[in-house]
Amino acid sequence: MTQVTHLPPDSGVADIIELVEKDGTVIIDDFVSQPWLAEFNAAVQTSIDKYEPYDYGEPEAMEFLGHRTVRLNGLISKSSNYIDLMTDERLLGVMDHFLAPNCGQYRLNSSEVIEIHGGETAQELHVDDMIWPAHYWAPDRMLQFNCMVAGTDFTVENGATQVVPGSHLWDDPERVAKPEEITQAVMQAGSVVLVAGKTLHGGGTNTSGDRRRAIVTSYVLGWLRSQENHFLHTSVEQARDWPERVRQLFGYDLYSHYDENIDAGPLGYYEYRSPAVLFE
Ligand SMILES: O=C(O)CCC(=O)C(=O)O
Ligand SMILES: [Fe+2]
Repeated sequence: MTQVTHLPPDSGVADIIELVEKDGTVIIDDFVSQPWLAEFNAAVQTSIDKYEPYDYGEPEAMEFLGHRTVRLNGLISKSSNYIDLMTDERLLGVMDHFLAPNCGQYRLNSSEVIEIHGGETAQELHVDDMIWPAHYWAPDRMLQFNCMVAGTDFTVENGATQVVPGSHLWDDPERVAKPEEITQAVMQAGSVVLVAGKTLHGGGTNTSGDRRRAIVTSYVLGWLRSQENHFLHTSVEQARDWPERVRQLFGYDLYSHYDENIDAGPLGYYEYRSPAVLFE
């Protein structure tokens, strides 16, 4: 039976990259510490408790985002320790390998809590790169990379993410995964599953009475628009307190990409200059 490979917590970036190259996905056990996780979970609990389901408009969107699923965005504004996760050196090392070659500078794409409640049905299997037209123009270029930390245990019953290892290498974009090609990212709270931009996956069915919480961080090529509009969750004043790397990942800098083949940019300027001038 197909499975997502588990790596130990002290795995190096090279080991992680090797498995993602091969399978398009990997789990790293005990990726965040239990104190970090407890602090994060406590910080977002109020937002989860007062969450009221949104009407996403179209039935397809409701189906995709879930009828019994709590979704939060803007995690930097909901838990102060989220900064540690989005700047984790291991994650950024993986992004340096998979995203930087296509852009030079990658950015934060989304920061989400996805909490699947009992009775939720499985999300349609999909690749996250599909939301940008560039995915159809250049199907061999990775646009985005998703890292989902288990905020609770992920079990078969509570909706652990479904994944199709190896699907990132499929030539036929219409190919449908056979049941035996689909597995679930079963892991303990604090572990992370990495899912590359062209790997088929989706939230699982929750047949249990438990809630399954994922803490999602995804990164995107710097020249693409991020899925989440980060700037609406925070202010420039708040950003003053952040490390420079966090501000850069957020988009408070000028995007340009110059090497021997590419002469692109600038993008995202403020008064024709880098938004970084706001912090001088
Ligand atoms: O919740 C999950 O396990 C996956 C969610 C997902 O893939 C998505 O919303 O794009
Ligand atoms: Fe997804």
